[in-house]
Amino acid sequence: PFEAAIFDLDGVIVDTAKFHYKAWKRLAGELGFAFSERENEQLKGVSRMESLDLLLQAGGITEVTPERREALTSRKNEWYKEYLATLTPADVLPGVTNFLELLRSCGIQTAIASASKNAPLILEKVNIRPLFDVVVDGNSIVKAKPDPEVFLQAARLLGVAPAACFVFEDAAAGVEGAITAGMRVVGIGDRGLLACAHLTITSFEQLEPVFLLGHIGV
Ligand code: B16
Ligand code: MG
Repeated sequence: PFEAAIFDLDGVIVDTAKFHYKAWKRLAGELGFAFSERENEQLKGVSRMESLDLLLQAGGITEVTPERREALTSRKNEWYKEYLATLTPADVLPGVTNFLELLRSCGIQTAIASASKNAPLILEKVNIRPLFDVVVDGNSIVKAKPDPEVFLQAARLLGVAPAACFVFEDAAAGVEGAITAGMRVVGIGDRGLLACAHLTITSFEQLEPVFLLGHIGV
């Protein structure tokens, strides 16, 4: 039986994935190249520095000093935080709050497992922190997704075995990490991009929560 639900943050609880893309695209523009939404897909779920490396690779830019990489990521993060400043509780994705409340009323524990160092700020802005028992984010992990660390740490803090957890993820790297952690995974988004997930939905509104709970076997 399932005892815990672990949620990615960006792109699952709040649509901050679009802000990440906007900021990376802006940085690419300053560096003189275009950056498509398709190319951005591989940045989802991975750490800030690894995202920069993928961006520079896409733009054919090589041999960047560590200082320059630091400067570029902090520039991107400043823009990203400007976009975050506009977040309100209305930006929680459709169906999310209901689903979390339903899980908690069934005695299922809930956690956030995010690669983002901005996770505490985002959770506070949209006022959803009280619906999670545990938060693990980019400030407390060493290895980014697709490494399973963030999911395993969430399970450990909840006191639940990985096999008793299911994970909600919008990024291929996150789906991979959760599977490596030995958890069941529900992909949020494009089935083609999240082919390894056990089940894919496009939104929490798409399925009746009761149906979803039945499907994943709670
Ligand atoms: P930050 P998630 C991830 O969050 C994002 O998907 C990814 O695009 C981002 O690079 C990463 O967090 C680091 O975020 O720059 O805010 O520390 O999807 O794991 O919740
Ligand atoms: Mg995500």
